[in-house]
Amino acid sequence: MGLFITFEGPEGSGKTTQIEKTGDYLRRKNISFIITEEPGGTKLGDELRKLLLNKSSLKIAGKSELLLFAAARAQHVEETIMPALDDGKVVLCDRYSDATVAYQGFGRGLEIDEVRWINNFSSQFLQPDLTLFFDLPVDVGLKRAMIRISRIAGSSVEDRFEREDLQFHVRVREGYLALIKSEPERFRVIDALKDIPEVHREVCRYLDESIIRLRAKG
Ligand code: Z5A
Repeated sequence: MGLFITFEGPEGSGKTTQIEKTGDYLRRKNISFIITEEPGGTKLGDELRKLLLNKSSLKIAGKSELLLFAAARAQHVEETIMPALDDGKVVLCDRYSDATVAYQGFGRGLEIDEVRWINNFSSQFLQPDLTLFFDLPVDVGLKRAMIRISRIAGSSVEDRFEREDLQFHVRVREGYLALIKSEPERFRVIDALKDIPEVHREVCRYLDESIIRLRAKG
């Protein structure tokens, strides 16, 4: 049986940096894994990612946005995540259904119970075994994300969410904190203000704990 680990946090919290370092760590340990992301991880998901995130004048209503993220997830779970877990792999996923509650629920103000229903429908109730939440003040994360974005030119810039006002991002972080409070056993909170090697050491510690727990289960 595989292990499903999701990486969550505000913009620029270092998820992408850490997911890559986690892959290197698993490779050194000879543990088979995949790295994937949402929206994305399939051809359909990659197309929806462009629609949802790229710089464009396309108007997307809150409910449409929710359903597009859900469509990407339904494909991702069926085509990529479940087969990898069935193969006994560790799945490292950059964002998943907690992001939908935080961004579309708390950020956009859609009804939380409806967002949860759509999440369950699109994910076939597949929940992560472990969720690492990279926490940092929203203004610091936005600054980091903006620096990264400024290095990319043209229409491939994924900045639709970064362009939201600060209050939107504050609500998103509050959404994540509410989720952590309601499911403390699944989440591990990591201080993303620490330097990259220190954050990585903490990720490895939580990952090792999960692998040991999984092996003990047989
Ligand atoms: N979204 C949604 O609304 N609903 C959903 O259901 C889902 C997603 C699934 C896509 O996410 C967007 O979709 C996201 C939510 C929404 N909102 N946005 N935007 P994404 O994960 O693809 O994009 P992101 O959240 O913006 O990630 P990011 O900006 O790429 O940040 P990151 O991956 O967390 O960080 P990073 O790229 O690793 O690091 C950013 C910069 O900081 C970079 O220059 C690093 O070198 C630097 N960095 C990293 N760690 C550190 C430390 N520890 N110290 C100092 N500097 C650091």
